[in-house]
Amino acid sequence: MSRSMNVAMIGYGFMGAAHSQGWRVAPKFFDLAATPNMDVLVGRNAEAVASAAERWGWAETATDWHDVINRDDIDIIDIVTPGDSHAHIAIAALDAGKHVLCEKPLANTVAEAEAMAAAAERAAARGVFAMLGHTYRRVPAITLARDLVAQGAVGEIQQVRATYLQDWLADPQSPLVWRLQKHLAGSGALGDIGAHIVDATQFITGMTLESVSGTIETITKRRPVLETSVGLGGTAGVEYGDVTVDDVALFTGRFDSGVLGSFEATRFATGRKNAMRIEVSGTRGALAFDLEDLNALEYYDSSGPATTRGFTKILVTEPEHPYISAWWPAGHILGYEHAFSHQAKDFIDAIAAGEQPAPSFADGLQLQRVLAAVERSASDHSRWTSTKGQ
Ligand code: SOE
Repeated sequence: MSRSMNVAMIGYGFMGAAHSQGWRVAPKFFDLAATPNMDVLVGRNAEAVASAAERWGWAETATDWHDVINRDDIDIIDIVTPGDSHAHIAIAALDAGKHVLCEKPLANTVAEAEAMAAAAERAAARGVFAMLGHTYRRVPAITLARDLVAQGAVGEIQQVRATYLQDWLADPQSPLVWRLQKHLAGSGALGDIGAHIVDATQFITGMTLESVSGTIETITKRRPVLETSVGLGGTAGVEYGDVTVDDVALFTGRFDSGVLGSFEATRFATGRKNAMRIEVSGTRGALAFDLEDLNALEYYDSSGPATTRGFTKILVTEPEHPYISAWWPAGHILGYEHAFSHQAKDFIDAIAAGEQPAPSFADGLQLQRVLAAVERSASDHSRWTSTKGQ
């Protein structure tokens, strides 16, 4: 059945580029149930959005998202704007009967996430679906890790550890961008990259976090305001503004199985560029993943002979591995951008099959509640125990 689904994407920053690549390439490599047409790119700056549309292959542009959600010829709304607009756009689009793909984190507050999940539930009853964009689930090595855990490859899970290490804010003179302003981003490292390690660990293990205990901290409290930062290094005449989000989030979590997990999300890990690392330790073995080596999954099989036992590095490029058969022969590795084609594929195929794509907005609401619980826990400073005591 050759069908097409017309897409309007709202926003055109880094995620706009990545999503555009996904929509453009997915139908070339996967036999999709419907072909996504890159119809409209939406952004407030007419000149900038026209240039982005030209670069990435969008047929038209618009400067007001309200216009596209009311168009009969648009089937899908793809939201890649900062978090402060996710709820407004997604709820209006779902109520207008449009399928919605929304970038992570779902929202800036639990209240917004609850309203989005309710709108998604209303829409699903009418065969209109919403998906939260967590592309790392669709890196083949992470999907493989989930499959191996489900098959019992690590036995009973005993511990989970996850870090997401970046360093693009380690320079105190890096400017005050939107990701550092709570009213735009909702939170800092916690929601920006902490959301990824919460989603990835829950996805791989099939467990959900039930309680957390954490600390969040803002390391650099003031930064040069973007418009005036004429040069890094504290040049005279530069205005400074307050950072209103966390720079680092450290927390422990207890999953519904009772298993403990440890989590770190920071954009101050000097030298680490995009190191999302997940390790699952079990009674029969362990799995380890590092996004900076995304074609590999390390597997330790406790049942092997002691003399040759060790972490095996699986190169996840075999046609039997998730998504790989659509791409290249074994050993021809994938990149960061391929997961966005996998996301477009999974979203389109679920909609065409009349099935709820994952993760849903309900999954996003659960994730938002985890983030909010970390912030509540961190606000209780009484939990620190002085080492100077007895
Ligand atoms: C910045 O920390 C960022 O672009 C995140 O916003 C993305 O979600 C992550 O995938 C890469 O880093």
